[in-house]
Amino acid sequence: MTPPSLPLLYSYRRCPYAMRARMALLQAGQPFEVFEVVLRDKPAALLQLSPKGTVPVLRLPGGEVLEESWDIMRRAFATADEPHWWQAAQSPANLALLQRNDGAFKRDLDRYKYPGRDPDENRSRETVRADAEAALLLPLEARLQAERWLGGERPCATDLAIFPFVRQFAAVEPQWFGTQPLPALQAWLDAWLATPLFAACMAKLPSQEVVRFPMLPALSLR
Ligand SMILES: N[C@@H](CCC(=O)N[C@@H](CS)C(=O)NCC(=O)O)C(=O)O
Repeated sequence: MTPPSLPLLYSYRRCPYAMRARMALLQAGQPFEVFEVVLRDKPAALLQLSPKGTVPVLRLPGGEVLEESWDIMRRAFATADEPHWWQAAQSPANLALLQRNDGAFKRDLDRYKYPGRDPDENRSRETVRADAEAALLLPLEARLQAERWLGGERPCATDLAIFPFVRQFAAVEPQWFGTQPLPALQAWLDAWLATPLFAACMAKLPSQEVVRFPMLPALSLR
């Protein structure tokens, strides 16, 4: 059997962690194959590589397995032409934002999206929403008032890592979100949603089989 020549990404189209991994691979110009997972029917091959059973998971041609989206992004940008994408994401401010996103904000995002699902949650939905806003959206607004992207004049991995989660939050109550005094954040989200990079990452592909992910020519966000 010939060894695989391309990285294989186990992915789920609507998962924000998988979106950030796909965008990093696309932006870095790293060709890859993808297996679109059905979460209630995970393939044995995935569980063998990564028993914790979350996506994304990246299997590299040499056999190495990356089980966390941030590690996949790191690996993607390690070979990219533009070191800024990864380097700018290493500032203490950006690492702190990522931690807020993946921690308090993500927890409250799930509670806001699915009220009543967590029996231990006793805050009202409005309080959950306000707490999520305070945890991430207000600090993000302050940053984006000062700089166009989280990478400064150019975007970086932190932008890619966070905006899929803000997108989900905004989509819960779009009218409410659109009327909040968060102009820089709203403009940043709209800009990301309009990028060819995001459109490419959301390509609809057959599920439950390995297919080559369609790549994009060089992308520019300037
Ligand atoms: N820390 C992980 C989180 C990944 C994660 O939680 N992915 C969700 C989908 S969005 C998942 O696979 N959940 C397992 C399931 O729903 O069965 C990462 O950054 O990759």
